Amino acid sequence: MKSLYFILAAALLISGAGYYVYQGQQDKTSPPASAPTSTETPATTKNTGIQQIKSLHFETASPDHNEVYAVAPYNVVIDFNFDLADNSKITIEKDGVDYGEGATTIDPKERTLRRLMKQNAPDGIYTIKYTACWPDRSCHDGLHAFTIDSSQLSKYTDLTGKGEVTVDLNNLVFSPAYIVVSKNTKVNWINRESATHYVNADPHAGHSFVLAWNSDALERNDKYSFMFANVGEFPYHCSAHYPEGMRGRVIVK
Ligand SMILES: [Cu+2]
Repeated sequence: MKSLYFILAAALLISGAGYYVYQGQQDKTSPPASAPTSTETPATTKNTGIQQIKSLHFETASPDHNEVYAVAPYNVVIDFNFDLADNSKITIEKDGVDYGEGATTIDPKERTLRRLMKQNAPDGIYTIKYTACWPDRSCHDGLHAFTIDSSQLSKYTDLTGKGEVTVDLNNLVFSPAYIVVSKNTKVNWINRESATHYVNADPHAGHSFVLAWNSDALERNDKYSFMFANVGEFPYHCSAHYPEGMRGRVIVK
């Protein structure tokens, strides 16, 4: 019986010491205090009541079906697992008006259909309608919908008016994850912990929203930077902790 008490006491001591060491490490890696972070998380999905129709060879899209944006997304991308050909097109419709800007383009690898979005697009539900054409000249239609809801904007952390801002990758989240910056701001992402992280443009796994906005693996203390030269909302995630964990947005004003 005595030995049982001894084992229990030893176990308590060891777990207590372990807790103390863990706290110490957390303190050492915690980021320096930065701008106040919004404590609310914006709603990033909402049922539009519109049924998604996926065309043949559709893989992923951004905005994705039923996603919510606080302002107009910078562009719309749709990724396919088949080569695209001429005559493919995207419209971004609300109340019969196309809020797409300029022509639909096909990325160099021929798997992504892309169109810029007008940045004066008002709140509401938008239907992304697309026609995807293959080299054999057959074309296939699909659609999905997303929402612009500017009331979510108050839940983003305002970092406007700075030339450079930093987002920490720590405790398996981006912090702050939802930010607003001014045009031509350089955003730095710094990994503050031992887990390997990534900064990848949505959608997963095409990462096509902005092709140049994709980091290599970020180990502890590694930094990745991207300059936002265009206005709109930009969605991203960490491919190592997707889809549950690490997601974020950058709104550029
Ligand atoms: Cu991660």
